Amino acid sequence: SSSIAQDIERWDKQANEKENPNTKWFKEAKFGMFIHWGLYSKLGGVWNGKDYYGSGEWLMHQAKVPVADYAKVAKEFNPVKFNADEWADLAKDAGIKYMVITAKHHEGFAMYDSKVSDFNIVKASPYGKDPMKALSVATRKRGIEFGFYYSQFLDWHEPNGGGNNWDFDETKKDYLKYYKEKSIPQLKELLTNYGNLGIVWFDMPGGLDKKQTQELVDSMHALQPKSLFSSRVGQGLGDYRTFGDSEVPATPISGAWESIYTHNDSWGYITHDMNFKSPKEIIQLLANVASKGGNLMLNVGPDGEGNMPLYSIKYLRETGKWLQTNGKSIYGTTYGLIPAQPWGVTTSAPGKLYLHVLNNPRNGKIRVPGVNVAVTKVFQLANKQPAKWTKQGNDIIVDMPKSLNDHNTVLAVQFNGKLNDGYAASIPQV
Ligand code: FHN
Repeated sequence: SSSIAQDIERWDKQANEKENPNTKWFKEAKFGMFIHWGLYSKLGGVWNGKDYYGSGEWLMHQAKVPVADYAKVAKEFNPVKFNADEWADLAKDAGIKYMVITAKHHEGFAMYDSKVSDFNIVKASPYGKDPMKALSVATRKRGIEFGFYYSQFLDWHEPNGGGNNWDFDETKKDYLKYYKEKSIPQLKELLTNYGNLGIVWFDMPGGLDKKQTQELVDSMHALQPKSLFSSRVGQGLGDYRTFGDSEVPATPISGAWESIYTHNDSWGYITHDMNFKSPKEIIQLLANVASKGGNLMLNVGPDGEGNMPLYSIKYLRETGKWLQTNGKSIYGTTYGLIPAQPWGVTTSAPGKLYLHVLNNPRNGKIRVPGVNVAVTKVFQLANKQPAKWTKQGNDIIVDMPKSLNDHNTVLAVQFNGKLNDGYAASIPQV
């Protein structure tokens, strides 16, 4: 959306600011899980029998559902199948290092025990419990950072919240009143009552100028000094950069940043969606984002009963299995030290260049250009089996070993010296 594009533009101007020291864990994490879960998850993109396919969490807006009618959905929202340990186990099995879940999306419904607004899962739904407390505990118990997504400006339930121009006159709204009465008090609840948050994922900024946004950031950082705020807090602020939905930068960028993708056709759950990214697509997307120096946060959309989609469970587990034997080429790496090649992309770590072979050349030979250092070893990462290689000028040619999987064969090139430090110096800071 334009506000995100403007935000990213402003962010570019701030690119030279010293990076937040708290981003170390984030830059090493590489792989996060985004969860969109709300009343929309029960509707599955269908309203009054009409299927607004792909608009899971935007259904109220697409169908212009009056606030009073939409609020009734809460009375039937009862996710009895929700199990915090199962969700946290899935994240662990998938090789996920951080999780961000929607505490309140644009529909305005709080998925946690809020004293600020009764339009929440404890007060307004038969479920009557706070799933976020249990999930935060279960997630951290497995060594995974936990964070909240919060729609700080768009709130279609509130007369002064942004975005609902079908029940309310947008020109007559008092956005600051909304921030004072709901957005800021709810953020304070979330940043006070759920332990240390690795991330607060703001989204769709609006209604505040730069000074007011800075005040918001400062007041929230006073509650959570180490928490990383996404760049979608707006006005070029935030502790790390979130790119646009389904956007990966074309070339490597240093610093703390993240690409976000849905696992299927919608952020929020939609019925009869079968278009789930396969393990191969997830792994190749993860390798591609990591080769540019960033993190991939992949979204899953549980349904209104609290079930994770079966394909998300199956494919994320398979991704985790691949990471068990190839994770060294992802976690803790930075961008590759050579540009993308026809056969794939690279990531790097001290003394190592990891070749992510995404497309096997027909002649079975991987040409790695510009390796102007002393290569000591080349091996298949998953089983440490050495690979045959020869030097040709400044290139090395590696014979493709028998691959252990068809998702992405990782070859590790071990070397002494600094590979292409001139190239590294050319990489822009986020
Ligand atoms: O409007 C939201 C959308 O529903 C979803 O939450 C995405 C996730 O990045 N953020 C906004 C659109 O960019």
